[in-house]
Amino acid sequence: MPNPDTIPSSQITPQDTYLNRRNFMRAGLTAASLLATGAAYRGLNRPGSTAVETPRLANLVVHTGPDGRGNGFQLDEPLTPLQSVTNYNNFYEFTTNKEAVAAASQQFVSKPWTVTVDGLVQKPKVFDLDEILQISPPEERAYRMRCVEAWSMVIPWAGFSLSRLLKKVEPLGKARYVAFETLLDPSRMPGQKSATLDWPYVEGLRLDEAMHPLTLLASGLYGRELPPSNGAPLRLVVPWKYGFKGIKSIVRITLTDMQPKTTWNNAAAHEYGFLANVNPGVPHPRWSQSTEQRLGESGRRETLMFNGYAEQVAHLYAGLDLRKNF
Ligand SMILES: Nc1nc2c(c(=O)[nH]1)N[C@H]1C(S)=C(S)[C@@H](COP(=O)(O)O)O[C@H]1N2
Ligand SMILES: [Mo]
Repeated sequence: MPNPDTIPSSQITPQDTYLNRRNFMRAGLTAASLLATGAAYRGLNRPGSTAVETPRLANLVVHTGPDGRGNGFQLDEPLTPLQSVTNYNNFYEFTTNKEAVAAASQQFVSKPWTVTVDGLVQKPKVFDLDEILQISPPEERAYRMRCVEAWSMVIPWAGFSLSRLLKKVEPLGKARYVAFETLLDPSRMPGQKSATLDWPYVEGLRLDEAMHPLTLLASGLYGRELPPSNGAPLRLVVPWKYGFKGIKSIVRITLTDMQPKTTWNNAAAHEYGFLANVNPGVPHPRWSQSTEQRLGESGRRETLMFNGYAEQVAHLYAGLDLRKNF
């Protein structure tokens, strides 16, 4: 059914999309940074940064809505410049140097690509990436991202709710969790030749978290396919959780009845919990989580409970002691 609050991207110019949105104007972006954002894919020529041209998404749906903000996905906060989003990354499969990921991953080939969805489901299936992308047209959703190392961003992701894919395979009644796995291929992901982490990278969510409409399978950002640095061709985005939950370059999604292992919890359980909900009141053992550095801004911001998504997700954790379940 056509949604009056959505317009196909073919009817929106890039100018409308990124330069004219009332909320970004109100957020006070300067003319210079607006221009920089619009021009980012045309010329990422800051010394030391890597420009990766990925194809524009043809069928991107941009939610507008009466207040111009679109179904709660748009924020009254400026978008983080594309150059920062694609040149300051954690992706240990390539390198542990955040500023070197873009160059190290530039040649990564993510076509063809399949994603196996299996485990406690009625209809397990190996999907071609194209089949997954056809489940729903990608929607643009600007989400706050908060990394455990205390930097943050606002990124216009393109993707669709993971729940749509999970419904396709028909979870069984006893399924309680969803496990995710990144590609294991040291010839294509050279960081996997070092034992910096246990490979492949794995992550997990409770099934109710995975089914929440904010939980996104993203195949793009800034109106383009994902660059390798940000998890091409398909990655998870869970905006109320710390960044490490957003597993990149996913090849397997498995429904289980037991809490799955997760890479950072395996590496240091006292530092990285399974839930990993953004919580300014629970410090990381080695640093505070109460404030954050928004990339591209000077000064720090207060970190918000559940990264500002409490209204949408707090009910999922009612009755849980979030100091113990961090
Ligand atoms: N496969 C894989 N996924 C990963 C990581 C990684 O090293 N490998 N790093 C995580 C961490 S710690 C963060 S903060 C985010 C960073 O995502 P971004 O580079 O798109 O901002 O990716 C997460 N997903
Ligand atoms: Mo992170």
